[in-house]
This record gives sequence, C-alpha cells and structure tokens, in this order.
Amino acid sequence: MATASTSHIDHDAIIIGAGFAGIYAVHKLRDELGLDVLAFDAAGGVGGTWYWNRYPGARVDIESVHYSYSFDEQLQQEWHWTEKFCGQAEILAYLNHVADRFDVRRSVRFNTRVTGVTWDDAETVWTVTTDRGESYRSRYVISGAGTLSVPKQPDFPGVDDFAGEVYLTGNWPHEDLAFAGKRVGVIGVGSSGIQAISELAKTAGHLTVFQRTPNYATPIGNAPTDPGEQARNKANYRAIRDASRRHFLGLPYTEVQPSALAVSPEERRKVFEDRWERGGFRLFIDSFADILFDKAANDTVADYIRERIRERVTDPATAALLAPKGYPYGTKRPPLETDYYEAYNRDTVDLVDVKANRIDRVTPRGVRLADGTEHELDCLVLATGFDACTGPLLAMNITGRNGRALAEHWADGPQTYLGLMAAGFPNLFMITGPQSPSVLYNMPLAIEDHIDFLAEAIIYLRENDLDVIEPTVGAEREWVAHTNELAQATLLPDSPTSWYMGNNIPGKPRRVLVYLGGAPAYRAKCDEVVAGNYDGFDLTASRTLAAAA
Ligand code: N01
Repeated sequence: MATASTSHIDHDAIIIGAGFAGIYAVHKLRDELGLDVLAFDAAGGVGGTWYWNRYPGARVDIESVHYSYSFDEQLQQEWHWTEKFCGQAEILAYLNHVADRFDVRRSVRFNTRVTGVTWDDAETVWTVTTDRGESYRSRYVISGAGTLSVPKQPDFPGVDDFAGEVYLTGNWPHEDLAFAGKRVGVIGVGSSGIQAISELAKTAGHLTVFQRTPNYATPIGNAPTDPGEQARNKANYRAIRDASRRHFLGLPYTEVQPSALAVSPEERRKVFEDRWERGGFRLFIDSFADILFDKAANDTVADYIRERIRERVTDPATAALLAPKGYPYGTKRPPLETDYYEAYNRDTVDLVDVKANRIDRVTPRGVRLADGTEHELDCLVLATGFDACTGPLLAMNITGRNGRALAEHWADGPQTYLGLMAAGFPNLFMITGPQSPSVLYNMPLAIEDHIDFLAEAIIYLRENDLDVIEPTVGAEREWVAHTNELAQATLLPDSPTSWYMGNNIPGKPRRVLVYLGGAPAYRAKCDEVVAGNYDGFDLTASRTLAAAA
C-alpha cells in the first residue's frame, strides 16, 4: 500500500523486534493490511526472548498448547509440541517455522539495534535511527521490543574484574558450554535462576547459589505430550482459545473457587494438593480467587508452599533458608520448577544467604560478601533479572511531540493509555506496554490482541481519511489512575522487591507496571474504546494527507 504522499517517508510502519510480537506484526500489517513495513532486531535471527534466553533449563511456564499463536488455524493444527511445557530450543524452532511460513524475514533487518525514535511534528513522521548509522522515516512505529529484554545492570561492583567466565541468563552464549568439574556461582533465584540452578546442579563440579530473597517456586508438572490430549486440543482449539481469552491470565482454566477462607482447612488443602500435583500456574490462578487480594487467604497458600519445600529439602537449615517469608505469595512473579529444591540435597550444591550477608563485590577470584568471606569460582552466572516493561522502551531514546523525551514523560513511572500508547507520542504503539495486562496475560494472546487492535485502528484511520492517532491527556491520566487503583486493591505493593512494581531496579519509580484487572476486563475496555470510535484518542490527518485530500 502507498499512503497518500510517500515522498517523505520510507515505510508506512517500522516494527521494532522480531520475537512473538514482531513476527505477527510484520505478517498482519504487511500481508493483511498491505502496508510497507520494515522491522529491526538486534539479534541475528527471529525469536526475541527465546533467542536470547538460552541458559540451561530455559523453558516456558505456560502450557505450549496455549503459549503459541492463535491467529492461523492451519498453523496451530500443523505444529506439534513434544512436551507439555517446551524448552527454549523448541520454542525458537517454532518461531523460525512461523517466520518461514509467513516469509517474515524478508522484512526484517537483523543485527540492527534501534538507537533513536524521534517524532517530527511538522512532517508528522517518526525518524528511526539504528546503530548502523542509518535512519528511516515512517508514519507508524510499532514496538515489539518486549517486556523482559533489557537485563538489569549488576548493583554490586567488580564484575569486569572477574578472571573466570561471566554469563548473563538474559544474553546467554549460543555455543554449548561445559560446566562439568567447574566451580559455578549463580546470583539470583527468580524464574531464570531457578531454572538454571536445577540444570547446572546436575553437571557443575560445585554450585554456589547466592540467594537474597527466597521464592515461592512450585512444580511445573512437565511431561511428554500425550497424543490423545493433543488430538482433543487440536479438535477444540477454537473453543480453547475463546476460553483462554475469557480468563484473567489467558488460560482455559475453570476451577477457581471464590475464597480460600470460605472453605474448611481440609477442603482448602485438597484444592492446594490437587493444583500442586497438576502443576503450572494452577495453584496461583486456579485455586482461590482471593489469594492475590487478601492477606489471610494468601497466608494459607504461603504456609502450604513452605511446608512442601521443607518436605523436599533434607537439611533443615537449608530448608529454612529456602522457605520464603515476609512477603505474600504471587507478589513476586511465581517461578515454576522441576527438581529445584532437590538440587540442594546434593553434596555439590551450597546455598548462601546474601540478605544477611550481602554481596560486597565480585573479585578476580569470585564473590566477596560484606563480612569478607570470599567464594572462589570458575564461572559466574548472573540471573539478576531485567529492567522490566519500561526498560526496553526507554532504551530506544524515544522523543515525541515538542522534543519531549519518553524518559521525561515517564520520570515518575509510566504514563500510558491502555498500556499501548502515550499522550504526546502519536502513532507509536507499544505492544504489551506498561499498564497493559502483558505478563499477566498469556503473552502470545496479549500480543495478538494488541496487534489486532492497532491494525484495526489503522484501518479505521484509513477509511476516514486520517492517519494520526494519539491518546488524549485526560484519557491517559484516567488510565494511569485506574491501573494504580487496581494495584492498590491487591497485595502487590507489599512486596519488598518485585519487577512488577519496578522496585528491583535501584532508583526506578515504584509504580505498578502491569494492568491487574485481568485480560477479560482489559479486552472489554478495548472493545468499548473501539465501539466509541476510539474513545480517549484524538484522530487527525497529517499535513500531507490533508493536502492530498
Ligand atoms: O529475574 P527476577 P528473572 N544481590 O527479577 C536477585 C520471566 N521468566 O530473570 O528478589 C543479590 O525474577 C533477585 O533478588 P531479590 C518471568 O516473568 C520467565 O529470574 O531482588 N541478588 C532475584 O532473586 C520472570 O519473573 C521464565 O532479592 C540479586 C533475582 O536476582 C522474569 O522473566 C523463565 C541482586 C532476579 O529475579 C524475570 O525473571 C525465566 C543483588 N544485588 C524468566 N540483584 C519462564 O519460565 C538481583 N538479585 C517462561
């Protein structure tokens, strides 16, 4: 497609990223809307998160049958997942398959990082610059840069001084690494650390885990794909996807009960045991609806998890250290595990409490703690997390109307409308952006919903001889207040460090980064906005389009 005047633009839309979001955005906008699109990715191939996070044990924690694209019936029928929760390599193979199938790569410049995104008020275009020194002008910019793609910078000194090997879970080398016989240290026990520790414990000569805050990890319940179940799923895929989109977290679970406090202790335990055995996020999201809202309800499940941890760890002192306390279950993103707690029963694995005795620095020989103890290591794995949700957007140096930087607009935390756009940043769409359900909604579905929404908006603009969409200041203000109110009604603000609240990064404003009303309420709001002819948005025509009219 050509816009009314193409003399001053290079592409209708520039897409940033070639992960789940970028791949679908290229297909949707190029193949369905007929736009001229160009995508960039800093990686050497497609995959996004699944390209970078190749650490041992990296695995999805939403069932693969659900954590996959729903937009093409044939695609979902033809792809075969070998396990219930597939490993990184298989998800990356899937994304490469999708990229091949829809011929996505011809629209992507790989090994190219976006370094600047600048709005030109007079011309009503974005200029996107890259680390190759090139710049491109486009009417629309779509960020598929991800939510957990900018690793946190270590907040202890000396990493560069370490004489051994340093690995970051979020940017893991592509070649096979051998840990056999080596002294390996892992800092961090979030989802990445827990998955990596479970695997590294099997081969490392000695593994030292540096734990600051123990986590409520629960069994993932992985297993090879059951052919009968797969056939049933494929026969009912449409209904499954519909049910997923009606569920808070985007999963077709239906067994949640209203309150953990409304049943007897025996009944409650039966539910917890059932969900624990069945694995995945069932304990978190399909047991009792008040777990994330009521401290007393939360205590019941937190006690249950602590009890199960103690059963699995032989040494009582280690078990006590691994048992989370002082913050509610689910207020840090719950990790899912396989044999994580059993790893600590090996003679070759030590747990070090770096809350009581914090990390002072990394030295050439290893990790030194505040009391002077030094743990000597050959390899150091940093599983220290990400500058979540806002980090990937801020890293691109986005400047909107009147030369105002996104960093300035968001100095006190993200300001968005629907977690998709920001006032003063016209035609810039942030797929699964801050204050959208994003990580609290099955990501492939969250991504599809956002891309379908923005594609529909572009069609609407086109049909009405318009080409600029931007949220009003009032709509943005209300959305920010709404997302903050929703968070206040939960236990999330009670967590001492959680990337959900931005407080895992020193100096980052403590603000909720996800929409906590659940996917169905969010989808209903988006439908309402569309039905109201993009209620809360200003829709206008660029000068070129107006002149051509
Ligand atoms: O990061 P995290 P992650 N000294 O922030 C510790 C997704 N994901 O990469 O809690 C000592 O959760 C920090 O300690 P504390 C998923 O959404 C999904 O593991 O701040 N420790 C914490 O233990 C997940 O939530 C999968 O006290 C320090 C850890 O590092 C998100 O990515 C797999 C420290 C960081 O944990 C992020 O997970 C993996 C310091 N100075 C990830 N600084 C799936 O299964 C930080 N830490 C799909």
